Amino acid sequence: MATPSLAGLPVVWSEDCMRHEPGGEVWLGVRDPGTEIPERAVVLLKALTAAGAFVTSAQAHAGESLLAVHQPDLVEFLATIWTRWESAGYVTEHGRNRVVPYLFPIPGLTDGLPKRSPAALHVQIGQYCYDTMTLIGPGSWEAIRGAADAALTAADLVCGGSRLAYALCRPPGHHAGPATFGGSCYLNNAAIAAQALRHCGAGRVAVIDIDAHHGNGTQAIFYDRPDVYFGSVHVDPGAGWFPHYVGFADERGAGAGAGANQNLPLAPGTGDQDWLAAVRAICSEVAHRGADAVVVSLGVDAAVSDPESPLELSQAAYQRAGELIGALGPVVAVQEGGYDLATLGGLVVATLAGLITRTG
Ligand code: SP5
Ligand code: ZN
Repeated sequence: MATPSLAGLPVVWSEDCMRHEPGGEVWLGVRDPGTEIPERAVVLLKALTAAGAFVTSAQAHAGESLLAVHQPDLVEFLATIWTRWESAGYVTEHGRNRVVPYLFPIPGLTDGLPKRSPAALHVQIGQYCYDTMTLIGPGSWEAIRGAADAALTAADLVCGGSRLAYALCRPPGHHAGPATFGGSCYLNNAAIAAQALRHCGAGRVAVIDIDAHHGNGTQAIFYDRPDVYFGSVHVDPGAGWFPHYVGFADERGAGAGAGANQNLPLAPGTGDQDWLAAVRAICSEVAHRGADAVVVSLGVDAAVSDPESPLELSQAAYQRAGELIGALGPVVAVQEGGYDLATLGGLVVATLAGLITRTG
């Protein structure tokens, strides 16, 4: 396929995003090499600039933009845990060079009892982190903050009248909830952008999540809100895929947000036709509800080449999805997953090319 042109497209980027080196992921008790690695960003920058997009620096934003969607104790924990971990001697005395949870205060352990504050630092991690796959190292916080600033800067561009802006966020964000992190995500870049769009005057915002995995964090953040619709197409969590417990079709929102949450889970092995039908269904709903601005959680890990999901999309399907979503309104595209370094660049460029043909 010929490389489409992204001339004029702003790619918002922070060099700090290179500083997050999770150093692998603990899967079933053993640390494996991870797939959410800094090289992903290198590959993306190269493909995007080759396609004619221009790179612009993420601007530092105040912490209140994060606190608009996250609980203060989560943000404080992420900002301080590495320094506390290192000074408590976990690296030098115990040989633990990354932060990883040890104990999870699941409801069966703590329900009905007074809330305790565990003294041991390694016991505190499981209050926020729900899996063992989402490690924290020396530069992680700077990268997490850089990714959020990139999303916020892209939202600023759209608030200022741009029809499309892309935030090259790393680490990704859609699995991070109001007070939880996991799934290689720490702060929810897409939710932070959506809230910023609300703040600058978009009355109705739609978040459309096309990452292969359900965006459980984004869903949780907006679940009871009617002003931010969340629609997700993803591999069926009931078929044994992350996030396993969340992302089912009957999760439709709650309270004032009832009906404003839509999940379209797909069977493993699903290809272009059925995936695009699901994307079309979400876009029809957004068009019907009306949206002043759209945030796309742009994961490309549903591609056939990707090692992290069993969906089997072609690059052409991503471009078509971009066209469908771009027709809905101004778009902030936020990078989520996508782990096959050989095809990652082409997939993201194709999606943005689709978006640009309708928004541009
Ligand atoms: C943003 C995003 O796409 N996050 C993906 C989170 C899903 N990760 C689940 C990993 C499941 C374990 N895979 C086994 C690999 C063995 N190392
Ligand atoms: Zn994913």
